[in-house]
Amino acid sequence: MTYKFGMDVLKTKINIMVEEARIKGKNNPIEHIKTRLKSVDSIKEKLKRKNLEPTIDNIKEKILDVIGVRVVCAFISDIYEIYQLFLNRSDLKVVEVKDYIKHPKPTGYQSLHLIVKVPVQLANQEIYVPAEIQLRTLAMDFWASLEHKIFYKYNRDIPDYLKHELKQAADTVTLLDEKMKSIRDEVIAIDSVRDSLLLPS
Ligand code: 0O2
Repeated sequence: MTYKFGMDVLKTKINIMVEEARIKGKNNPIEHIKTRLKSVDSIKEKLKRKNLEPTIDNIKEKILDVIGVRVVCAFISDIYEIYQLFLNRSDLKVVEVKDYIKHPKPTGYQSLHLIVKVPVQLANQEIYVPAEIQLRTLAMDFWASLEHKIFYKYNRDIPDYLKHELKQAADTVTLLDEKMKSIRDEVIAIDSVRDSLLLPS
């Protein structure tokens, strides 16, 4: 119940962030958002993988991604902008950051992971519920979704030749994100020259 409430609170906060940016006429840095509550089977499996007993205390203390929110952006700079927005908020605590963009996993996986504590007001008390926010670009999301499917298809043991191809695809993701950034920067530069020619200084 508390995880469900935590997810609803977090979703509302992110929707407000997006809506505020839209009303202020700023670019919306978010392409789309997905949320999920980890299934009981998946929680049990993760506890087993971590060699932990399946107890409520272990879930509360060790499984910090029962609430999962994936925020997908067009550009890497959008990800760090949103990260900053989360850091600036006084109504959420960012308690852990894993930067798999600056330091990709050996598989090639890239994303910025935040563990946040979301306040949930119950009838008699306020509790803080953990949630994992994964921030990635569209290209990173495409790669991670396919790799995730392959990972489970091969029962967590992807053959070496496919691992190699996935790593090559991940390198292409990095190149694509860099290329899209440089195209966007060129368009912004052209726009600012055009504006400076049209507007008297
Ligand atoms: P699922 O099936 O997506 O729920 P921690 O959670 O910190 O105690 P962990 O799992 O090592 O330990 O944390 P990490 O590395 O931050 O990964 C958390 C989640 O990121 C994973 O959740 C995946 O969703 C995603 N992830 C991490 N590495 C990879 C990867 O190589 N490929 C893909 N596609 N996703 C990855 P779960 O619970 O492991 O899995």
